[in-house]
Amino acid sequence: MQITPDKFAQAFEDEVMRSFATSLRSATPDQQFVALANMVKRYNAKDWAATKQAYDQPTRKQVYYFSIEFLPGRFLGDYLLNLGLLDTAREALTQLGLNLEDVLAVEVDPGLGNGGLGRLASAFMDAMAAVGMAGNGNGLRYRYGLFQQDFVNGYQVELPDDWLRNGYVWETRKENRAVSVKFGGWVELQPVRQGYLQARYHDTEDVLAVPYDVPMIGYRNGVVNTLRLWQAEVPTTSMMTGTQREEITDITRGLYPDDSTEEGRRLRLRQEYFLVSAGIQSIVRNYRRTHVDLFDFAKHVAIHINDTHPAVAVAELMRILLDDAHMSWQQAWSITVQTLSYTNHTLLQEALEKWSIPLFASLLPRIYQIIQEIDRRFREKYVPLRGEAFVNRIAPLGDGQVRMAYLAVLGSHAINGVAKLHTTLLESSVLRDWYQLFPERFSNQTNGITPRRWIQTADQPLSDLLDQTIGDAWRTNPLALRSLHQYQDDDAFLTALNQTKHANKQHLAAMIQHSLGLVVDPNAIFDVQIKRLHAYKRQLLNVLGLIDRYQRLKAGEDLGVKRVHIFGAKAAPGYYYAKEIIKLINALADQINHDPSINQQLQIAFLPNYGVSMAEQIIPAADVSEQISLAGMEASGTSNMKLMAAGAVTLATLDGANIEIRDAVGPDAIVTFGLTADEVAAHQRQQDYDARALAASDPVLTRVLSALVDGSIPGIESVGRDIYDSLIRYNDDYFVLADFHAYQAAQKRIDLLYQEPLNWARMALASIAESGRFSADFTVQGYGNQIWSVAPTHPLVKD
Ligand code: DL6
Repeated sequence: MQITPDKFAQAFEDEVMRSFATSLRSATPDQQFVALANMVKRYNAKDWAATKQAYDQPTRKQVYYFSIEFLPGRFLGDYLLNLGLLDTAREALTQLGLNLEDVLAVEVDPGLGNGGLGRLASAFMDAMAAVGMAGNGNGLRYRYGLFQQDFVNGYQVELPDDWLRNGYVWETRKENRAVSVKFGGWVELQPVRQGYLQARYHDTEDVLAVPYDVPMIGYRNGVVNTLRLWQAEVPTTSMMTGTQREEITDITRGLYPDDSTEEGRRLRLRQEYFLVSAGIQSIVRNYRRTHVDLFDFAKHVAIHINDTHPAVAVAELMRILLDDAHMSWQQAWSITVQTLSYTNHTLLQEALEKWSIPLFASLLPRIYQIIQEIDRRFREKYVPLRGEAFVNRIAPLGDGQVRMAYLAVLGSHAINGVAKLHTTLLESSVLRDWYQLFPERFSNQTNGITPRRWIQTADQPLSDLLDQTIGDAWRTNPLALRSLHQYQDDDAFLTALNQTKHANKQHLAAMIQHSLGLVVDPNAIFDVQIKRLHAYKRQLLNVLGLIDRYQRLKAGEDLGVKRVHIFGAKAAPGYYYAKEIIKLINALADQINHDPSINQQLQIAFLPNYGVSMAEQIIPAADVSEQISLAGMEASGTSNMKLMAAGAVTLATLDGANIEIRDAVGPDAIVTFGLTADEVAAHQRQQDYDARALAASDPVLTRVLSALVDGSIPGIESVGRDIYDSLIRYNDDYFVLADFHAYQAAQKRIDLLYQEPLNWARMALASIAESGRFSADFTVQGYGNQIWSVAPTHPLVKD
C-alpha cells in the first residue's frame, strides 16, 4: 500500500493517542508497538475479509494444515514488509526520533513449537499467503509456550513462557465459531437402515473449543490467510467442579506435557484429539454453509497431517462422515483418503507415536471403534494378498497399541518426506512395507524457508547490497539471486559482501557482550550451530573438536585463525543426556573464555533461550553453518537453508537437505565430511563399530576424551563421565568418534579458506545465489501441485 513517511508518522502519533490517550513522547515501547500493530491491522482488515469471502466460493479448494506446533516468530516486521510499508515505517519512526528495530523487538515471540517442525509449519503459512494458496493453519493456543531457557551454573533451567501475559495483539477471538469436542463416555450403535448405524454418545465430557484467528499477510498481493489456534474451555452451561474444570483448561495449558507418565500421555492424546476434532468439525461446518452435502468434500477440501500428532484426523473425519453425515463406510473411507495427506518428519522410530489401546479406548471410545474397523478391513483385504506377518507389522493396531503413523499412511492418499534422502530412507526402511503397498502415494517435498523473513527483514545490510548489485527482483522471486553468479570475480562486490557480513557480526558481537558479558572479535570466524539439542545432531562432535583445538592452542600450535563458536539450543526438559551436553558446552566455554594464555584465539558463546527472534540475529552474522548430524538421521534441517541464504559456508555431513545444498552450490562452495548414510547403515548391520578400540588406538582421541574425565575441565565431574561412557562404554551410538578426524580436517579446511577473504566471499556468494530454490514458496507449490491439488493465484515460476 502507498503512504508517505510523513503521513505514516502522523498516523502513528494519532494511533498512540487514540489507543492509549497519551502522546507519543510519553508512550512506553509496548504502547508504541501496539499502536503500530493496530495500524497494520487496520490496513489489513479489508484484505482479510475479502480473502475469506473469496475462499467461500463453493468451487474454491482450500487447504487446512494441521500442526501441533507453530513457531511464527514476531510478526510486525514481516507484516510491514509484506504490506510494502517496512521502509516507510522505518523512515517515519526515524523522523519521530525512534528506531523501528527497537519497537519491533518489543513483540512477543510465540513459542508454540519446539524446533524445525513448528518453524516449517509457520514458513508454510507465510508461503501459502505469498503465492495465493487458500491455506488455513490449525494449531493450539497454548497458554504457556516452550519454556524460556536460562543457564544456572551452566545447567539448563526451564522457566515458564508466559507469552500471553500482556495479551496477543494479532489474535481475534471467534467465540461464535466455537465447537464442542467430546471425550470419554460410551457409545451406543443402533441400526437405522440396511448397513447404516446411528451412533449415540453417552456420558461424554464435553470441551468447548474456541478459535483465535491470526492473519497471515501475503507478500504485496492482498491475500490474507488465517492461522486458527484453538483454546480449550469449560462450556458455559457446565456444572463442573474445580478439578474437572482444570482438566479441561489443562488441554491447552502448555506445549509438550511430560509424556514419561501415564497422566502426561493422556494429556498429550487429549491435546491431539482436541486439535483435530475442533479443526475438522469447524471445516465441515464451514463447508456446509456453501454445499448441500459432503459427497464432494475431497474436491474442495485438503486436510494435511503435519507429522503424526494430528493422525487421529483419519478416524475423526470418518466419524463425522459416518455418524453425522450418515454415509456408508465405503463412501466415507474414499472421501477420507482423498482428503487427507501426511508428512513424515523423522526417521527416529521413537518419534512415530503409538498409544496404548486401554488409554486410547477409554479416552476416545468411538474413535477407537472406528480404528478397529479400519484395522479389521485392512487385515481382511491384505492378509490374503501379503500374508499375516506383513500385515501384522504395519496394521494400525498391533502389539497392544494404536500406531498413529501407520494410521496416517493408510488413511492418506499422499505421504511425503522432507528431503530427497529422507524420502528415500522412508521408502527403504521406516515405511518400507507401506511403500511396497502404495508406491504411488509417496513423494518427496524438500523443506523450504521464507527468504522474506531471513533475508529481507533480518538482514538489512545484505538486502541493500543485493538491491544495489542485482536490482530488487530477488525480493519477489528468489531465483533471481542466481544473477549474483556474474559477480563471482568482481573483487569490489566480494569485498562489499564481506563488509556486510562484518557489519552483521559487529551487531551480533554486541548482542553476545550484552547477553554473556563476553567480548568477541568480529574478525574471528563465527561458527554457528543452532538447533535443538539432540544426540543425533551431534553438538558433541563440535565440542570434541573444540577440546582438541583448545589443547593444541595450549600446546603452542598456531592455528592461523581466531574462532568464535556460537551455540543456540534447547534440550527437552526430560532429556537428561542433552542437558549434560549443555552443561559440558558451558563448562568448556567458561574455561576457554577465561584462559588468557590462548589470547582469545578461541571463544565459545552459548546464547540462552534460542528461538526464532534470536535466530534472526545470529544467522546474518554466521560465517560457518554447522550441519553435522549423523548421516541418515536428520530428516531435512532448515537452519542449513537459512544460514546458506545468509551467505554462511556450510560445513556438513551428507545428511538431510545438506545433500541438496551441496548439489546446488557445487562441491567447491561447501565443506562436507564424514560417513555417508549407507556407510552408517552398513556398520549398524554388520555391528562392526568398536568405539573403544578406535579411541584406544588413536592418541588424539585419547587426549581429547581424557579431558572429559581427568578434571581438566572444571565442573563436569559426573557429566563428563556420563558423556565419556556414552562414547566408550555404550559404543557411541551416533558415530561421533568415527567422524571426529574427518570433522577436524574439514574444520582445518575452513580455517585455510577463511584466510583468503575474496575466495571465502565467492563461496558465500554461491550459497546466497543458489538459496532461492529453497524458498518455501516453491515447497508449498509442490504440495499444491502433487498433493493437495490446489493452485496458487500468484505462482512463483521455477525456471
Ligand atoms: O521438517 C521439519 C523438520 C526437519 O527439518 C528436521 O530435520 C526434523 O528433525 C524435524 N522433525 C521433527 C519431528 N520430530 N522429531 N524428531 O521435529 O522436522
